[in-house]
Amino acid sequence: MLTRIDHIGIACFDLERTVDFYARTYGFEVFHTEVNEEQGVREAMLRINGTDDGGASYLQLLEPVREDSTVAKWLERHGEGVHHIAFGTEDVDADAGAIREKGVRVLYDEPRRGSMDSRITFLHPKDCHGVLTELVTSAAPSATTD
Ligand code: CMX
Ligand code: CO
Repeated sequence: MLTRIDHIGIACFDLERTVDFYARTYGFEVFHTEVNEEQGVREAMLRINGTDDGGASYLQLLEPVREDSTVAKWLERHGEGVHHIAFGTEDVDADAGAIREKGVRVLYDEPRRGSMDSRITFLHPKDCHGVLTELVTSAAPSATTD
């Protein structure tokens, strides 16, 4: 069952400048940063609020690390902006399987590694009314609660 907005993914050209904008404008702080080589991104997670399923909601700021990455390609076409939304679930395998049976293309056969050792998969935007949609199971939801 999908129980929270886990994060909103925002593509940017310059991670430090974008982090600085969110800090100066809203007071949001960086909770976690990492490079995900497989996804071709350098990212900063800004924790916005806890959620009643024991998880949290974040903004995921994404800067491409390779010219052939999906985010680099998207930035070239669209410029900066909201790239995807992510719903949180305790069981990404079960939810991805159930959604696939409804005829929505799930991009990975098996979930891959996402931020903070989460397990993630994506639904094709063309099957989701134009929204690239990610499903996430946190590694340890209790570690990100207040
Ligand atoms: N949101 C909405 N639509 C999108 C999109 C997005 N982020 N990215 C691509 N599309 C649309 C394009 O506009 C295009 O539509 P048209 O044919 O009408 O022009 C269509 O999808 C195909 O676009 P494309 O540029 O040819 O892109 P690809 O097919 O090469 O890739 C996708 C699209 C979804 C398969 C690819 O972006 C992908 O695999 N995404 C999942 C991985 C990812 O995004 N990783 C980065 C984030 C990592 C993280 O969150 O941790
Ligand atoms: Co994401």
